Amino acid sequence: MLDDNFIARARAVLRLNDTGEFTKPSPRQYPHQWNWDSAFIALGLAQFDLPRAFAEVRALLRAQWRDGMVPHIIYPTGASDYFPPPEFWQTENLARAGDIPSSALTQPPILSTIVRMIQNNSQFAIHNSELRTLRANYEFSQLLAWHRWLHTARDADGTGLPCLIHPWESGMDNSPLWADALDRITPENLPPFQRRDTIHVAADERPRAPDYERFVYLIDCGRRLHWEPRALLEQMPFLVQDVLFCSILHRADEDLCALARELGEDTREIDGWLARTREIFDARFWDDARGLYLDYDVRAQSPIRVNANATFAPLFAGLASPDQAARLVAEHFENPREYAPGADSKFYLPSVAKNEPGYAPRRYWCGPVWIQMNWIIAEGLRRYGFIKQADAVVHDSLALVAQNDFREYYDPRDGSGCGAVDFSWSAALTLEMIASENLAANDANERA
Ligand code: 9WN
Repeated sequence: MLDDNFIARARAVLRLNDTGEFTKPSPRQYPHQWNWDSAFIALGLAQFDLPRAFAEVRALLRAQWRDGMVPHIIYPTGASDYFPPPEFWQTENLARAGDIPSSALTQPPILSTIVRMIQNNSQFAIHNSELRTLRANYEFSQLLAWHRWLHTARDADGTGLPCLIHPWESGMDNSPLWADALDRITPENLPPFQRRDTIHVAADERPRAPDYERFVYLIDCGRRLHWEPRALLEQMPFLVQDVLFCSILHRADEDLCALARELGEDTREIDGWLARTREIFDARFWDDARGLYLDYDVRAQSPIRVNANATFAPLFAGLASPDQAARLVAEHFENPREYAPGADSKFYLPSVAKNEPGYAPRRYWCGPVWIQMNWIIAEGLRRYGFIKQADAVVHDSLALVAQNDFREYYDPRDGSGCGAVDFSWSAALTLEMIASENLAANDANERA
């Protein structure tokens, strides 16, 4: 199933989407640079072109804002047929913005984790230690500034847990997680706009019109506040603390701390973030009755009682206790009414539990399987020793891409591909998963 031709095909997708400067998530649907996409892409590129992988990271960090934020969409090549175009964000005259046209939102900060994975992976044999230190130094200060921005400019309640001001910042844009928060919003005086996301992808695999209007309305709210962090925290109608985002940040803080130690940098500030998150995480997110982590709606001051697969992300961050991890696995991961394959689904892991009212197996973020979520969850399961379960997730991910090519997401019922075609992170993480499997097999052979 996964022969050399298949690996060549995955590499070809990354080459196809390579503009020379950055890699597009997909050829037509997403023709610019996206934040967490580039991080996953770098991990895949590192398997066969290490200099190109580092160039991807540098291209992303070049767009960093002066205040530390690393934006979610970067438009180095100007406008295209993607909506919103760069000028829609109205960031040109902002002192805190960067030099490259970008959105004014951020995305899950997985970059420090990926940088460390690439740097530390012995199979990449980064022999020139001087070069390595130089590179790490340069990236380290930028990564530190981004994490600091997240823990301060987006801290609404003194916990240091960052708040998201738009569903796009979660990376899970159209999840039922946001349904109630969006329902409370009445878009008034919507600026004129034309959706472009349904040109290349079927409308029933994309967000519904009322949700999309709210996405646009929230951009308009942000730009009327000139994207000023304090004003955003006080006035944005959408303000949430998200389990996936906070887990990714905590894991990234751990990895940044390790990079700091290697470079001989002071780690006290990062140690402080790590300790604070560990202290507050359970009280904010853990629902002991259900054995789930739930997002928190800061505006409504209440938990968001939706079971989405982001609930497994604290495993990736080492934030769950062994008991919590065991409950997540036994009560949810292995439950055929929620995430486990059964009569109504064949593949790990639906993005939303199958018994949630908002579950829709083909609609964007409402149920389809995403390869990057599977990768994060498999890494988390492995971290807690759930090897059989992690292997099942990797197995299903590779089966999906082998059967239906590198799509943006997949219908968990039959594995058919949905959304964009030639999707970069599905290809990149396939390369990473195959390499890790081969490494594990070699280790086992050596031990035998
Ligand atoms: C808006 C690029 C991005 C991903 C997100 C995914 C989707 C954009 C869109 O595509 O979002 O940022 O236009 O729908 O939800 O996770 O980074 O692949």
